[in-house]
Amino acid sequence: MSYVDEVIERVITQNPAQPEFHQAVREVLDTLRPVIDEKEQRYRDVALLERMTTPERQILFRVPWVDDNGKVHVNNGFRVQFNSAIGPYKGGLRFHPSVNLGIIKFLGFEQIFKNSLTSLPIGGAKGGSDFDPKGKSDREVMMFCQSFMTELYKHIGADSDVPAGDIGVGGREIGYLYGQYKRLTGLYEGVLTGKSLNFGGSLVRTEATGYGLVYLVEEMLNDNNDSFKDKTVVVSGSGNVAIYAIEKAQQLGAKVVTCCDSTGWIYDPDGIDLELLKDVKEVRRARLTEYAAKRPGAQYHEGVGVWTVPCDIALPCATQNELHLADAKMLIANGCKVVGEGANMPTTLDATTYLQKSGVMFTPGKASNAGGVATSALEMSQNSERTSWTFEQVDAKLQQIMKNIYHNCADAANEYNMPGNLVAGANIAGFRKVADAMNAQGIV
Ligand code: NDP
Ligand code: 2IT
Repeated sequence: MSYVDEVIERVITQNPAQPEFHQAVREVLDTLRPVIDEKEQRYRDVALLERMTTPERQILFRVPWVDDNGKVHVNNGFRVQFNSAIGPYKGGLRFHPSVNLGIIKFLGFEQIFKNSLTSLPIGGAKGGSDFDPKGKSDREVMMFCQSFMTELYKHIGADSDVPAGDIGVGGREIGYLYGQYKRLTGLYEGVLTGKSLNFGGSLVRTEATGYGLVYLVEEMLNDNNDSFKDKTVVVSGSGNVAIYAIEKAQQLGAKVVTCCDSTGWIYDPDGIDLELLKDVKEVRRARLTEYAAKRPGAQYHEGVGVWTVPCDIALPCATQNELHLADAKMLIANGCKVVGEGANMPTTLDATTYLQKSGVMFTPGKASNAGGVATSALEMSQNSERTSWTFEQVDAKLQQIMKNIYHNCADAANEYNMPGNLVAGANIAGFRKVADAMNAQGIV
């Protein structure tokens, strides 16, 4: 059996009932075969792939908190510190009822390669909880965040592990988490990113993931003598990544006609009214029914359905495994030519393969959503320097980083005779830097 197959089997046996983690490992290792084959014996001798697929450390903890009625709740807390070969652990915190160890491990594993692609010195990690912020009062969210940090603070620091946001964790949660860290440690340091601007946050961090996605896809389109201008775009999600992907796509002249949340989706043939969407989602934290109520030309549908709408470009920006094989077939039948992943692993493996085989230009999340963590690393730099850069400075750096990621992935794919296969290119380019660093640092 090949080394890659042995390690895939080992991961499945040693991590039972963690299908998302298996999926992420399989996708990465499958595309690394040509790279591993070149030095298979060397990699085997140092158990490189066994080490790379095993987190350096997994922290599991209890998070008790009291709601507004005095009732006590207990949630599970996680931080998986996956790989620190190229920098301190870095990656978001997800608060969502679906969170479990397997999901955090898949996200932490992906983060290793994504962070490597940014070219900035950050290792891979992820954390979170099965706490559901939806429907909770601000006070309840604060109680939860304080309890979560009361355990987490022992394991993080500005030079060791720097969490940020993800699903269910935005500026409000980062603020509460930061306040509690500071209170417990007495340190005013850049231990979290995604902070508000008045206590060490960076301009552009809020917009960075969505903007970065569109910058990378635009670079890919330019490389193929095309652009976002006058394209019809479908977007899933209506959170941080979706909103700023819609904003940048509109700025580049595209018409975005859909968005969704976990209960339903919007088709707005005149193009999404972004000001209204921001008010519904960012200010009022309400459902999309409220968007439809204020926008007579828009249709609201219960359930899922954005992939049924004809488009040129699809940007999945909600969550993992939200775009299945049947969706891929529908997109292609309706003329879709480009799929750019804003979420982490939103496309299933069979759907990804189908899209690629059908000639759709496909960018994997670890490349196209890396603008968020890259700008987090820029926030860390500004915190270390005790300075803050202008919007234009950070945005220019973000644009350059996304262009470089696209070209590095495309070049790596070409090098291994897989032109246009950015899934392989991203995994290969991300892997090489981490593998070289791990080899140089010995058996640790
Ligand atoms: P948000 O919490 O801001 O928004 C998430 C959006 O997706 C909401 O519209 C939410 O709907 C929807 N959603 C979440 N879970 C589900 C689900 N299980 N089924 C259906 N819809 C769902 O999160 P972000 O925008 O920050 O994150 C979106 C994706 O992007 C995630 O995959 C995340 O890992 C990834 N990402 C985020 C980065 C960041 O900087 N924030 C960086 C890189 C990647 P509802 O409100 O109803 O739950
Ligand atoms: O998936 C991701 O890259 C994020 N949620 C952002 C992580 C970060 O540290 O900014």
